[in-house]
Amino acid sequence: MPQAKKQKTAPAPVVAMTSQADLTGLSPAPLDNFEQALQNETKATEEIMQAAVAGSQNVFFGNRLCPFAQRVFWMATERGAMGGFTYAHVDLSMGGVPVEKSSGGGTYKRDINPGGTVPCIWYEGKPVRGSVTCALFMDELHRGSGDMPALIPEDDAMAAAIVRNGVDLVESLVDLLYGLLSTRDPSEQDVLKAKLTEAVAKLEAHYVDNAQADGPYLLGERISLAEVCLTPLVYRFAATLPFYREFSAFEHAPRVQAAAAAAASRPAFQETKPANQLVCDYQNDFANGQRAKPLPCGSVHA
Ligand SMILES: N[C@@H](CCC(=O)N[C@@H](CS)C(=O)NCC(=O)O)C(=O)O
Repeated sequence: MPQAKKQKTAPAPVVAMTSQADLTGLSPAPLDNFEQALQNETKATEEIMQAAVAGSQNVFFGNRLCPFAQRVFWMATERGAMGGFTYAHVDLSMGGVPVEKSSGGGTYKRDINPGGTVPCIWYEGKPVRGSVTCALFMDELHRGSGDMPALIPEDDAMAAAIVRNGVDLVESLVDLLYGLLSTRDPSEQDVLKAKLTEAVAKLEAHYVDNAQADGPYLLGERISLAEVCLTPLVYRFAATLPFYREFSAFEHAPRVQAAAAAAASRPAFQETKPANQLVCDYQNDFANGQRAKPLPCGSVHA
C-alpha cells in the first residue's frame, strides 16, 4: 500500500538556505591551497591500496571536497560504519587522479578505480564503485545502526519508486551544475542556466507532487537516498554558482531547499562536510583554474 499521502496543496515552506556553504566575505585562495588544507588526512598510499585489494583492510577512498564522496562518508558516519574502514584521502588537485600522480607509485586508477574517481570502497578485497552504490552499500552493511531509516524503503514499493525517481532527477543536475561552473563562455552559460532552471523545476515538482505535511523530505519526515544524493550538491553549488556565475540554481525551488536544509542540519552531514573556504577554493579550480573550460575565442581578459 503506498505510503505517500498526497497533499499537493500544502504550502511551500520558506526556508533560509542553511544547507549551503557560506562564501560571504571569502575570496579564493591560491589554487593549490585546497589540497594543502587536507594534508593531515590519511593518504591513499601504495600500502593502503595493496591492503584494500588483498582484503586485509576495508578502505573508503574519498575526498572531503567531493560531493559524491560526501554522500558515502556521510552515510557511513550516520551508520557508525567508519570504524570498520580506513579512510584514505585521494588527492584531486592538478586535474584529478592520474596513475603517475597517486601516492607511492600510482595504482589508484590501475588497481582501485579505473574511472579514477572518488568515492570507491574496497570491502573484504572487493570493490564497490559509484557514489549511489557505495552509499547504499554502507546503508545495507550496517542497517539498523544510527537513527537513519533505510535509504530506500523496503516495505513500500511506491515510496521506493518515488525515492528512485527523485535520485534520477538529482543526478540529472550533475552535469549541468559542473558544466555551468566550468564554462567561461557567456552564451554557453546562458544555455546551461536555462537547462538548470528546467531540471531544478522538475525536481521541485517531484517534491511538490509527493509533498507530505509531516516533514520536509520527499517521504515527509523520513529522509531518503534522494536527500543523501541532493544535499552535498546543494551545500556546494547553492553557494558557488552565485559567487562564480551570478546564478542561484535553487532560488525557485523552496521544497528542494527545505529538504536539503533539513538534511544538512544532521550532525553526520556537518561532520563530513568541507569547510567553506575549501568549497570556495576547490570550485574556483572549476570556475577559473585548471578544470575551467578554455576562454571563448576572441575574449579579452585581464
Ligand atoms: N558518478 C561518480 C562521480 C564521481 C566523481 O566525479 N568524483 C570526482 C570528484 S568530485 C572525481 O573523482 N574526479 C576525478 C578527478 O578529479 O579527476 C560517482 O557518483 O561516484
